[in-house]
Amino acid sequence: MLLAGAALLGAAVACGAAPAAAADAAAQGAPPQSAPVQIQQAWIRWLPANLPEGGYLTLSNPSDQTVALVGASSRDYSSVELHRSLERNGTSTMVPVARIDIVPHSTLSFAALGYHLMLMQPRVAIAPGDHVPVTLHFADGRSLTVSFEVRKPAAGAPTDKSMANMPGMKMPGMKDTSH
Ligand SMILES: [Cu+2]
Repeated sequence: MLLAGAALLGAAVACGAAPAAAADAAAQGAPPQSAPVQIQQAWIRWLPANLPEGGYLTLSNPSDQTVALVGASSRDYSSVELHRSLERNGTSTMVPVARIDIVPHSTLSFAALGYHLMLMQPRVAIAPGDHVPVTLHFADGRSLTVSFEVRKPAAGAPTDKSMANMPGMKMPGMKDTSH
């Protein structure tokens, strides 16, 4: 009981190395089971100079129960956090999130909802074209290691709905040329 409480607290704080260590310990105690979710389009937006990089993926939950993603870790980064980008007064900011719920029989796209994994302080040189293993930690103690493809920012842009879908964008002066 005390251990579970500590793990939850760590996930809520979501800063520093402690949460990943707690999640790893929980994952090791969990029996091997089928994957809690199906993963598609797992990729990392590469940035130069060891800047924090965004990781994106799409999770499908085919089960009858909500699956909650509560953290992530990677051998190749010192720290991985769950973040969400939000629009506030026209400017984009991001906040740490403690959990992301994937409701039964649904598919959740990180990019479409502003979610991303914030991958910080790489331990090894990371370059576009690499594949980086990232372990996803779920509330029920299960975990899933996924291979993320590292892409250049421009290469990833077309599939990033949060960037492509800009409802405020109008083109004044453009004539309707459809007829
Ligand atoms: Cu972030």
